[in-house]
Amino acid sequence: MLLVEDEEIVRGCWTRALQKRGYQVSQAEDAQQAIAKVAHQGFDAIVSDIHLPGGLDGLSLIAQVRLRDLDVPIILVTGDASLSSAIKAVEYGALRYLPKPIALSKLYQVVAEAVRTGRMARKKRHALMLVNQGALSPFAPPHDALVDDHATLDRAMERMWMEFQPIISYKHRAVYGFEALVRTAENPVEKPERLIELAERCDRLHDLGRAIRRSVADTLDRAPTDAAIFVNLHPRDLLDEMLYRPENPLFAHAHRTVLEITERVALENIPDIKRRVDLLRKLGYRVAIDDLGAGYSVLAMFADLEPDVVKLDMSLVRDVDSSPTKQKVVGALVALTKELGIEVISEGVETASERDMLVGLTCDLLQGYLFARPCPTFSAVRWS
Ligand code: G
Ligand code: MN
Repeated sequence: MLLVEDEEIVRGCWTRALQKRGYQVSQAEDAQQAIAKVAHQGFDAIVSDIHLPGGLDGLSLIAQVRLRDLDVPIILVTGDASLSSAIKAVEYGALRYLPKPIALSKLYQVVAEAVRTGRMARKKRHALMLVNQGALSPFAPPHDALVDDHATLDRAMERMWMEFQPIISYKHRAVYGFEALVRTAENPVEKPERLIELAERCDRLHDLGRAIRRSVADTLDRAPTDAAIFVNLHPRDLLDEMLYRPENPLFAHAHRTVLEITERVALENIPDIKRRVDLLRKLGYRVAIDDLGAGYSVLAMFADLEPDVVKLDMSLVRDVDSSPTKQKVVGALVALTKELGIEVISEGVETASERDMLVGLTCDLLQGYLFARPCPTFSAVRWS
């Protein structure tokens, strides 16, 4: 976001408000500064006052910006709205024209809409370019999410909460940590997999990931616990620069946050994944490989990512007590993790027999319905 506003108090207030919502905000005091910034960097949206000091107003700013970027949505705000300036704003290609004072809720809504509109416009322009180059048939099915999808995702994120499931040390009869799991009441995306698919389709995985991290941090503020907190990352979250910044709401909890990256999804498309994972570790986070055994790159992931923790997929845990093959696989993975100094957790433990077999195979850290279901608070554990 680029925010152009000469009133320092307004600028500071809006910047903080938008940063809290996960936006990266760049500030300019006048049109000259704004133009210099646009020349160096692309923005997802620009919010600008119409009246600016130094000879160039918000309308001239739009004209300058359009020379460089045809798509970035621009929202103009003004303390003295007039019909003629509103008409000009529209003529110059402003997306919205807002009279001050602006409620923060309105600002959030307008900025979110602008970012979506801008991304859609970029995609359309890109698609058009491909069509013109003959790379795409104009009759190919549209890849963009439907407007309805965006509305569903907005509602799903408004009706979203986190649940927490204990991870326990059986030997110590103690809670080792909690895994945070996202939940929403919005039909038809109640299942987390559906919610994530929807965010993928809308190209808004980063919005969802940021909202999840914010929500986990809020819960930690409300219900303090010293336990480790396990948070699932979509592999593409690794590409969100906000993940690595102090503005990440989990940053203050990094020392006890374990970021889980699933083995189910191919990680080949994440450039320099190793560097990114190392950076997270430098920031104090630990990194876990989730669902180990469900994908196809178990050993490669060990070698490439050098995780701090691995979580054995529940397909290995289910009926482990009656399957000699699963016992061998789990036994070998536990031995391997020990040798490499990696913690190992078995997920999805449902029966006492599974528990006893896993403990016998020297896997002490366990998670599953047998001990506790996920729930909105840091809940108690059934030990027997
Ligand atoms: O992919 P990941 O391992 O993060 O997903 C964990 C999912 O497994 C959560 O949706 C959680 O509700 C579910 N879960 C947790 N414990 C159990 C269990 O003991 N059995 C089953 N079937 N599911 C579980
Ligand atoms: Mn997980």
